Amino acid sequence: MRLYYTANSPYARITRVALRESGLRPRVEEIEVRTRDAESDYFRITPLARVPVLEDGGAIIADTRDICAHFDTLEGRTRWFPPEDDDARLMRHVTTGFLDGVAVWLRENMRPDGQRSDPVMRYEEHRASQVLRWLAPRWQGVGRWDFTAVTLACAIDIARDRGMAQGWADIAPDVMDWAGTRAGCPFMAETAPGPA
Ligand SMILES: N[C@@H](CCC(=O)N[C@@H](CS)C(=O)NCC(=O)O)C(=O)O
Repeated sequence: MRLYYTANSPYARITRVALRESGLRPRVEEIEVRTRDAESDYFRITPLARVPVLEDGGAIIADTRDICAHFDTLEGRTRWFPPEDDDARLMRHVTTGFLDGVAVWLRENMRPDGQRSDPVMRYEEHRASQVLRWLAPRWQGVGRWDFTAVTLACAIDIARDRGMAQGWADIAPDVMDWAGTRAGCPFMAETAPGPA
């Protein structure tokens, strides 16, 4: 199997953490690719040229959720997607949407000076603070390490690293403490993003 990734993609990081936690790392070659480049060879693997993508035999699996679900299938267990009640399903929806918002902010933040959209960044900051306010009384993530938890940990870690998380510890101290502890775990540390 091959897993295509970029070092700074929080989506790819989720799959790289899951790969390691699932004990499948020895079976998978990780290949770092270049995205956002019209000349990239990566378009030969997927016409979207997005990461992450998992190649398994002839199959191309091209979405973070589907890749982690594939790891569950290979392991024959439900590590990443345990059975969900309505609350757990909503929690997964909110945390994946939170990451999507963080990703929009990060994309704006990467633009050169003068080309960033202030309204877009302020809106994503607002959305993120709403999510944290919602999560604060609900998150009991101490022992939990499934798709929802890894998604939240990766979203918070890169937001913190890139300067989006100012004030978040005041809104949701327990969530931020949990994310800080998780960021120090070996597989999170091994897959930490590089410089912006
Ligand atoms: N819904 C996709 C999102 C993947 C995604 O947006 N990846 C970004 C990196 S964080 C990417 O490859 N961007 C490159 C591009 O859009 O050209 C998933 O869950 O895998």
